Amino acid sequence: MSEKRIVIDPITRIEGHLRIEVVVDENNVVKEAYSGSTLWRGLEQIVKNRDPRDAGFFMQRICGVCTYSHYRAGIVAVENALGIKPPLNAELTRTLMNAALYLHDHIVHFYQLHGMDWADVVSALSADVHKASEEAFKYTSTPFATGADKLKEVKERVEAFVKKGNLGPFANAYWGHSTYKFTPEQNLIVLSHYLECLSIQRTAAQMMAIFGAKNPHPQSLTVGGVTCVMDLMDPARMGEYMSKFAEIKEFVDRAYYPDILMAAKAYANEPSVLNDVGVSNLFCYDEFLIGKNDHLFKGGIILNGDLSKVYDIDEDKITEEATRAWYKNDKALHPYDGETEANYTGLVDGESIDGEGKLAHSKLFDTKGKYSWIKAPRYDGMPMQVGPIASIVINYAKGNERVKKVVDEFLAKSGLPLSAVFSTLGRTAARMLEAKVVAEHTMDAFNALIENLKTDQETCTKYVIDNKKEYKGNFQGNAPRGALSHWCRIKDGVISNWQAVVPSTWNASPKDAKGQMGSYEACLVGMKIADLSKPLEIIRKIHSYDPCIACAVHVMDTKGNDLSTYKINPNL
Ligand code: NFE
Ligand code: MG
Repeated sequence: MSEKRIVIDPITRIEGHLRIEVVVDENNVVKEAYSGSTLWRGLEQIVKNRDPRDAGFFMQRICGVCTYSHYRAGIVAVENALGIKPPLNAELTRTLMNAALYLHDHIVHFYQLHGMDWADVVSALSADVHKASEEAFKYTSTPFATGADKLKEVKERVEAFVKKGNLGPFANAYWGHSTYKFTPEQNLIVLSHYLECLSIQRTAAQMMAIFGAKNPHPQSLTVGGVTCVMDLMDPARMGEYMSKFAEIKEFVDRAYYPDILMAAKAYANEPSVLNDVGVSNLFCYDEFLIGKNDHLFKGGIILNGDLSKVYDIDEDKITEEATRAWYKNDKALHPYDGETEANYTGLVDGESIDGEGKLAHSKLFDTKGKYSWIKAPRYDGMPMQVGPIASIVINYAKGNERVKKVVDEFLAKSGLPLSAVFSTLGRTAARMLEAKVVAEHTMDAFNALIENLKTDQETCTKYVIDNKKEYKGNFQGNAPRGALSHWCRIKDGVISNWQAVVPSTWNASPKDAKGQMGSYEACLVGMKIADLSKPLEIIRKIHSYDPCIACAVHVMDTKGNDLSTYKINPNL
């Protein structure tokens, strides 16, 4: 048999429940790709018949990473349904919390979740620390990883792991793979930032907790506004936010940005990270209100990679279907009328390549039938790619000056054309550029808030829920992984339907009734794999989307039994 199947499960470094299967031909070129989630959580079912004021608290449990995104989405969807507009102070506070989330998420993604797909830890151990210290100055005049002594210490810390025969967090990787392109010195620079990022991300979590009370799963949003009034009125707390933000911005400027610039140069000729747009339709929403009616990123749609036209979003054109997903409904339904009824049909027997490169018996996706818990979202029947790549490209095409300035500067420094963004390298660079744009403008929102508080102390809008009325409303905005929407219906004072259409659902989508692939699948087809038993190229590509499968599929009982029944009366 000339065709072979490779199975990677789990593929994520975060809460992994993503399984990728590819079929390769006799030349090791990917012919077919299947992206499937092996977990179902069903939060859309859990909120049914509950008080809409509680929805945000449930929704944020979709994920332990972008908790704030779903929290805000759960709150805003209900506000939208009830026709409530929160005061500007509340909106800007929500932006400051969102900045904490984005900065946290993006730096952790590059260093802890994805960086080791680009930097080879074992190679770093043979670096010349003096040369590495000099190398860092090629990408910024103020590098974070500088000083031979500091880099020597990093090397010794990791060497100690290796000597114990225990690579700890660096175990089970494909060190030495032929597609790693950094020199040992460059690897050491990234490794040193990997270790620094462990403490920087703690600061980002604290930054969220200033207004959110805790992290993950902050607590200070409520339908109508925010509850962190004492913090907003306390100059010491505001100062604390500023100083933590400054620490993270410095890391973005002196470590994250130069490391991506270094990767753009080192990987400029590595075919497995170039020219793999995946789905070339891009989709993002307005996001980051930094002043009255002023969003840092604007929404829109680009079709077939054509930057000459950005289309407005028509929310009526969004659907989800489950022809190839383990749910009952096969019809494309608008999320207001979406259904989430499980229909698990299982895996099938077959053979796949094992860690030694030999064929072995394996359970495989049923590639003719259903193979994922992730639904297939579509816009006007088309798959979309979402994420920082969409925000960056769409805003560049719209001529958004705040984005253009950052992107043009990076393209000039890296020597890459804008079209290079349509790749694995581009997705990874776009995420850094998005972090950079957010970092450049977080203080705009902060200053707008301080200014507004001088004359207006409103933090919450009053409202009543009329139990005799039916309501429907949505949240449409971006999360760190891309376009996010939540859709709710309220009847008799309780939630009658709730659907979340999430960034990783768009990108990790299985095929639809027409056989159209989602972006994970599309970007893999046509790629050549150097060594079938070490498919680093697949891992690197999929990680460049920053997959989050808990989000994508949103108390699971594996036998499908009801665990408890609760009755909620919001009128009591
Ligand atoms: Ni669980 Fe999420 C983000 C959302 S998923 S991380 O960002 O929404 O794609
Ligand atoms: Mg959903």
